[in-house]
Amino acid sequence: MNRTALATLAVLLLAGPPVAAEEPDPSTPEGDPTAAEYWRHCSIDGFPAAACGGTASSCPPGTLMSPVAWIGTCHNPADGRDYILSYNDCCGKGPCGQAFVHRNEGDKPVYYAHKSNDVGWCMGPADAVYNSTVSVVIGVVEDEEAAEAEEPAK
Ligand code: ABN
Repeated sequence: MNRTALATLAVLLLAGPPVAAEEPDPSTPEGDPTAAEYWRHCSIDGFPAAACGGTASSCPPGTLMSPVAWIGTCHNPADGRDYILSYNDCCGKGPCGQAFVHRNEGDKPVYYAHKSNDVGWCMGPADAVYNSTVSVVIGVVEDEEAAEAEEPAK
């Protein structure tokens, strides 16, 4: 298995099964994965992969997705739910240079590395050169009341 396949497998294992999120109308800024206002970009600090030849959840050709990432929570206007986003860096090619986006919802100082968008994750198995960043939905924030109603009484 090559490095790309191994890194992809690691990302999938860490991320667990995919979560389906309803996407806003792609003709609006909130539904356009290349736009700063795209709903998944609420805590991104970098070049969105979708504006660099990739998609919101896949890296541009010729780059390798970092298996480690920082995590944010963004509100999806299409279904009114909050989703957990994994912002993995795409590595191994020079900076994409297109449409830099710096939004900081929930961003924490770098000593909380997993909650800081100021950390470059092109390290370890990935080549150290930073290109761009994906925003992958890895979970949904459960409505506490609905979850409690579903749980049997303790
Ligand atoms: N994770 C985005 C990034 C890359 C390099 C340096 C700072 C932040």
